[in-house]
This record gives sequence, structure tokens and C-alpha cells, in this order.
Amino acid sequence: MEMTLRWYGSKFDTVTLKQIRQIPGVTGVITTLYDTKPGEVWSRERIKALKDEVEAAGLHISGIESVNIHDAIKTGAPEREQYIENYIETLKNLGEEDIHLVCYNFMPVFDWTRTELARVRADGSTVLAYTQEAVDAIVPEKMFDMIAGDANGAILPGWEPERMARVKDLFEEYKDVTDEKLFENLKYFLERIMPVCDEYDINMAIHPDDPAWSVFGLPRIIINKENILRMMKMVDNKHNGVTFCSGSYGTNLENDLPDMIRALKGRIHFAHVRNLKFNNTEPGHLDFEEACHLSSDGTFDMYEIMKALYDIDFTGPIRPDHGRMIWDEVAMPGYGLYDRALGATYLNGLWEAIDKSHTRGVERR
Ligand code: DNO
Repeated sequence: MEMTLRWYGSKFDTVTLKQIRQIPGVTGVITTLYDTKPGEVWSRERIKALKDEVEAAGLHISGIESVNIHDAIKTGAPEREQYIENYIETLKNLGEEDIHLVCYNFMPVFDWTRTELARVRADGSTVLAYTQEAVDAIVPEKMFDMIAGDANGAILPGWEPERMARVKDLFEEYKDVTDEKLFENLKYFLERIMPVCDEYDINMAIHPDDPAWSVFGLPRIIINKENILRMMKMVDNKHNGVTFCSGSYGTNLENDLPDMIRALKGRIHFAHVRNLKFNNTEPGHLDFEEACHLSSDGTFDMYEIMKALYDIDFTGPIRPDHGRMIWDEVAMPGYGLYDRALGATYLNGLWEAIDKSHTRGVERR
């Protein structure tokens, strides 16, 4: 595996490439052209400029998160043809620049959903959190206003104001899209892009729906082992793969994370590793917050997650995921420097311990 950090580009991120380079063991960034809109072609020049900037800082681009999918592709509207052509063009340009990993999602309307961006914990740190009661009590149009105030001035991925201004229309566009239809539209999209992925060896890594269930009655399909295996089978190509995000699949406690990792051997191209702390698991009252990465601070056994990745010979990038806001840092919620650096160091420590106990055990035998 390679340890990486997500970076939004110098125009949008409070964290610098120099700071990322100084985190022990982090050698790559997961980045994007954050000001491009879903459906737009990424030019070769802009990709190259981004790559040059990252490389000048002594790092490299380990993958793109995200090249977003236009809603017409998800709903299966006639305009999807043009947007798929554009997506293919972007993949080609990325391939020409030697970039071989693309994370994307197929979530309708909203990307990830949280109800608080700055819940204060006992130690004074703040974290992203979700309560079912808050979701049940609000209409989708108000969701954006509810969380935007806590965003430290940042534009959150998937929650761009111009997109949120159209929330009502977007809901309308999805009104006939069932889970089955969404699967069909995803299949159609993947079949169209696989030839260019084969040509340039680009691994597509779908991000799970977060949380892993339907919100506001919208269809959601990338939520559990059964569905993700169905998706792997329906377009059975190694370039059709997964971003294994423990914090997203983990929102549903029925998802056995190490077991899912083992079942997806060979198809996990990218991993987001983080912990969650569940405060209430009663249906209708579910409440969780994004704890620090340490097993002891949350609900997941992080050792078992890293061990499962180790056991499947995972060689792709891992990034620590949302961090807490600590030490008075002001940054995009979840994406400050300090707690993600602690997360990367902890995950690297787990990996080293797993690796050494494995290889030394083998040597002793
Ligand atoms: C949240 C992220 C997601 C992810 C997209 C991938 O912080 O994990 O926004 O980047 O769903 O397209």
C-alpha cells in the first residue's frame, strides 16, 4: 500500500503540499480539479499543470478523487451520451498524463450526508456527526442551510451552492429512478467507459454511498457486500473496482468490514480508512460521530481492517479519512492537517506491525 493524503489544490485547500510531504510515510496525494463541474472535460493542460505542481513538491498524484458523474448519467436522461463522451475524454487525458486511478460515486443528488459538521466532543475537538432524528425532521432543501454555517467558509464536495440551489429540480429528475434503474444506468456507464480504462489501465474505484442507506427516499445502491459484488459481476472487468471506505460502509453495523474487504480481493483499488463512534444504534435514533482513527476511540477494530487489507495483498493508495478539527485549526470540516496526519501515522504504524509480525512469523517457521 501507499499512504496518501487528500488534497484539494492550492486554490482551495488550507493544507499545503509542503506540509503533506512532511508527514512521515506519506508519498502521494489524492487530488482533483476542484473547480470543474460534473460533465466537463478535463483538459490535458490543466491535468499536467496539477501534476507538475505536485511533483515539484516532491510528491506524486496517486489518484483522482473525484471525477464526478453528471446527473444525466445517473438518471439515464438522453443527454447522458454527451456526458459519457466527455467522461471518456477526461479519462483519456488522465491516462495520457500517466494517472491510473479515478474515484467517483453514483449517489443521487447528495454526496455524503452528515447532520453536523462541528459537533464538540469532551476534549474540545469538533467532528462531523449524523443523527437520524435530524434527517427525519428536515426537508432536503433545508439540509444545505443547516450544515453550511459550520463549513469554515469551505465549499464541501458534493454540496456546492449552485447545486444545492437546484435541489428541488434534482429531486424531480430522480423521481422515477429506482434502485434497479440506478444499477442499470451504472452498468450502461461502466460498459461505455471500460474500453478507455483498458487502453490506459485506469482503475475506476466507486465510492460507497454515505450513509449506506437511502436518505430522503432517494435510491442508494453501493451500500453492502451483496450489492457491490453484484456491481463487480455485472461489468466483470478488473478496472471496474472499488474505493473501500470503512467510514461509509461502516455506517451500517451489519456490514462486516474485514469480511467485505476479503470478498473484494483484487477489486479494491483505493481505501479510505477511518473510525466511527456509535452513540445510539436504535433504529430511528441512530447517532454516530467521526471519531479519531484509533480503535479505542470508536466502534471499529482498525487493526482488523488494516489486517484484511494486508491479507488481500492490497497495493493501492490508502488515505486517512475525515479527521477531527483539533489544535484550533480552521479548515474544511474533516480535511484539516493535524488529525489526518495523526491518522496517517497511526495507520502506518498498524501496517508496519502487521507486516513485521507476518514476515518475522514466516521467518521463524
Ligand atoms: C467525503 C468523501 C466523498 C467522496 C466522493 C467520491 O469526504 O469521501 O465526498 O470523495 O463520494 O466521489
